[in-house]
Order: sequence, then C-alpha cells, then structure tokens
Amino acid sequence: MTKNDPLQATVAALTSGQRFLVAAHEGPDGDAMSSTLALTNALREMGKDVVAYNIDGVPEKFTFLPGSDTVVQQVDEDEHFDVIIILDVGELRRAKLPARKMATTLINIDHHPFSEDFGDIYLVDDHASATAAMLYRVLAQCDYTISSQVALCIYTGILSDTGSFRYSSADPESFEIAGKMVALGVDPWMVAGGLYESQEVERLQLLGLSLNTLRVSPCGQFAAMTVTQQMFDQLGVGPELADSFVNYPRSVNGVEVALFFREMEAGVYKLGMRSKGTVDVGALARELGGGGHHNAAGAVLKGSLEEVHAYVFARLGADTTPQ
Ligand SMILES: [Mn+2]
Repeated sequence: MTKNDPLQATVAALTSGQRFLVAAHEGPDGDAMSSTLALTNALREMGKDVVAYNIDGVPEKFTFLPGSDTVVQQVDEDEHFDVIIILDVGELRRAKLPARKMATTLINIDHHPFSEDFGDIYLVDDHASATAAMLYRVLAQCDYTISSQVALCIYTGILSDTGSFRYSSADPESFEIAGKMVALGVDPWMVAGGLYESQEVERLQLLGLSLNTLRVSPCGQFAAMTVTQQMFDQLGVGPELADSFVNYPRSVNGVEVALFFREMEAGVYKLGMRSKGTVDVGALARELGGGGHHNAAGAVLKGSLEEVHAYVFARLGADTTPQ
C-alpha cells in the first residue's frame, strides 16, 4: 500500500505519529518556507509535537507567516522522531540534516522533476504547481479542518512558486486551492504586502544602480544587467539584496535571454541566465562549467566585466557589441 499509494501512506503516517520534524531546503524560497509552516501548524493543531527546522532560518520577508518564530536552525542529530517530512527538496543533501538516521519514517513530499527517492514514502508529483499544493492534497485527506493560519501558508506557497500565477505552472488546481484558501480567510493583499511590498530601501537603491548597467543586444533578444562589488560597498549591503534582479532584463520587450552578472571578487563574476524558452541556457551554462535547467541556469566566469560580457554574448550568437 505504501508503495502504491504514497498519498494514503503519508496520511496514515501523519495520523499515527506523535513526534515530527518538518524541514525544507536550505536558502528557503516562498514555497519551502510556506510548506514547512503549513505542515508544522497543521500537525500542531492536530495535537502533535513538531520541530520546524531550516538551517538558514526564516528570511525576513516570510516572517509574516504564522509559526515563523518557532523555526529552529539547529537540531541534535541524536534526537529521534516518529516521522520526518522533507519538503520541496530535490536532493536530500539540500535539507542539511541526517534525516535518515533520525526518523522511523522518512517522507519526501516534492514537486521537483527527478526528485531523489531517499525516504520510506515518496510523494512526488512534478506536475504540481507547488509543494504547498501537494500539502493541501494531503491535509484534505486527513481528519483535520484547514485553519486560516494554515490556509495562509498554503496560499503563500502557491503564490510564490507560480510567480503570482504568472508562470505556466499556474494550473487549474493552483487557482482552485488558492480560491479555497481565500474562502478560509486569507487576505491576498496582506500576503502581497508581506511578499512584495516590504522591500528594504537598500534593495531598491541597489536596483537603481544596477539598472543603469542594463544593456540590450542590437538584435533585441539578449539583455544583461550587472551588479558590482563597488555598488554593494557604496550601500553597505550584501549580495542577497540582488536576488532576482535577473527578472528585470528578462522583462524587456522582445528579450529571449536575460543575463545577470554579479561581481563576486575582482575579475570573478557569477552569471545568472533566464530564457523565455527558445534558447537552452542550461546547455550553455554546462559549457561554461556551470549548471541549471533549460530556462534557468548559471555559471562562474573569470575576466574583466567587458571580457565576460562579450564572451557570453558571443556564445549566445548575439552581436558582441551590445548597445
Ligand atoms: Mn517549490
């Protein structure tokens, strides 16, 4: 039964266990953090003992999620749990936890393609819009009524992983669950406020500096933006504030491939690439010694900014003299 019906096996494990640990991947994104807290809160409401763990803790922008103040960044490896649930993690090593030896039952709930089969229960659906959507499926099968707190977490996870319902992953199920969560009391404007309207002023100042570097190739299909060490120093901020800046060159009308260069140290650049589909940036990244997927990939390059810029544009087949 366990093998044939991982959903029912998960429901059974959640129902019969008493001591739980819930974890997701390091550097948690919206889905990882929301899923961790959706399941943690739901299990606590069922009367279970739950440790919520993430080695990197809760990023500031997710602190509006209920239970975020209970997430721990450390657990004793000698502790034992009836059930450990690893969420949104394609490879177990990204959970930063020796989960195998710490659990009677280890469950993998995930929507990454080719997610590693590391647990006793493998509840993986790469068509699911978010891990949070998969948790809705699980909780709907449990003897449990979803609270407004848990609804808030589920809604936030789906909103995050579908890019606010813009990506092709925004399927009918994601809208259906989101609608149910709103009916349970979630305020979409409050969530948007937490996720998108709570930026540090330094992030927008850094964006201002970086936007000045925006360049588009003469053919119009390739755009690049850069952030330098000097910009970080000027504002006294770290590289995490430049997260997702690559979305700006990607948003230019007609651009197929967006490039974002972040100076790591003098003469070393971290390149992030996003494709709208026609170009396989994963293949290019691998040629450059990096990795990634068809539409999102990265690599580290050495040279002056002009050199790495021209090199990547040339490899893309673009004119090497961007405007
Ligand atoms: Mn996810």
